[in-house]
Amino acid sequence: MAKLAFPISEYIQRQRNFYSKLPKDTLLIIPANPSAIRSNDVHYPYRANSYQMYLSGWNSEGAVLTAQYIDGNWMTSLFIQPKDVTMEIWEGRRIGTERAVSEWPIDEAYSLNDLIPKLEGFLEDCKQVHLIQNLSSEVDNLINRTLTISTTDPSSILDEMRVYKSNLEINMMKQSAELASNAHVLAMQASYSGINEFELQAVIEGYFISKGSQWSYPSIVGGGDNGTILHYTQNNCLIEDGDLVLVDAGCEIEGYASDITRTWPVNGKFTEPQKEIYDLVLNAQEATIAACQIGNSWESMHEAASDVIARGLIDLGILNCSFEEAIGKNRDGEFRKFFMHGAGHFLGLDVHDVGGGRGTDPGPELQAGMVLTVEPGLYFGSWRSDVTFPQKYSKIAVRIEDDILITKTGPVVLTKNCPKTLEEIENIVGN
Ligand SMILES: [Mn+2]
Repeated sequence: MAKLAFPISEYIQRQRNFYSKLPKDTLLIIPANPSAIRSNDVHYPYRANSYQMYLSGWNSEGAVLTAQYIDGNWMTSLFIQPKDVTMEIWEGRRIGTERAVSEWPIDEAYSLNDLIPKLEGFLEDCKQVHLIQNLSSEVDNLINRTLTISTTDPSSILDEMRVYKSNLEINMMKQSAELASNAHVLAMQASYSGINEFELQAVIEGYFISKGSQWSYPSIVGGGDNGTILHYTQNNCLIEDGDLVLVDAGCEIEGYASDITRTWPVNGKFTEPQKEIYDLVLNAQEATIAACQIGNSWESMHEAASDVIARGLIDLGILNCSFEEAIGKNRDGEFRKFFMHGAGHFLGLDVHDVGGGRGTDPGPELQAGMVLTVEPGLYFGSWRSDVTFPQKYSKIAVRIEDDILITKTGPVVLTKNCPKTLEEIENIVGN
């Protein structure tokens, strides 16, 4: 049966902080993520809404969280699936409104059956709404019908809060990082020439499940050329002798994600060209981690990574141009042909967490309590018709990704127990 991830005080603190930033004449509404049908009466696994989990710890299906300021206090309410023996026989036990109020950080709990009439009543006392739209058409329609009310998306306020992890959250993320590190070690040990990608996926995800966890995103296990596909998830090919395998896999605990990528030779021995690329990516990753300092810009991580990568690609004879051309005016130079993604992203209740720094978003200045990934990579697909490079690097894909906590005393690598030097990896693969 469901339980809270943290003590009630953690959520009350978050609610107080959040509500202090809301106008007092507003009604806050955060619906649950909709459930998705796979076929007929079979649903995709349900994932709770991260904002709802953040504010109330509620992670069961279908709830709607509301808050409003009444008589000098913010009141948090949760609309949940009511007790119903017939439904519970089929779908599982429900917590019910009484237990919800006594054990969860909420003031009132109501049946979802009463949602619309209750919300209509709440709306009479409010002048505006803070609503996360496109989650519940029922709620969206009600608000759209209420023509006199203005609607604001509260997520940017919440995102700013979620970027800074509390000590309890950091502890949870350490556990998540630890499990994912162990899973990668097990997959390295299980590797041999001719193993199928899905066998390594099974080692990793089987371990997650055995620890009461699950993946935080579909695992990527790509041997040889498959490692050059950034979002490869088919994971159904044999990994041949002499090939590298790129594994990007992480888990979640109480919703908190880890995200690790490691690359290793499936037969346990790097070739010289593989070593050259691996060392270059590792140097870039270490330079990027070193740049994870309080006060640095988000962009400084990408600058650190791309400086090392661009210089290295010239030194290896992969790029035949000046350093300026390799880097480009806006960090969009020749190096992007082989390192085409960002240097990292925020990590938390979402694997690509809120807080900015993705796509064209410039991202915030780095501050203590932020958790992010650092994951430079280089990809030389034999199938690439748009680029040329020395043949010896063909089929090589290397990405190295760790989870980093920013602190006053510098970056802390939460995934430090996952081996990543050439020597460590050669010693562990197949052993
Ligand atoms: Mn990542």
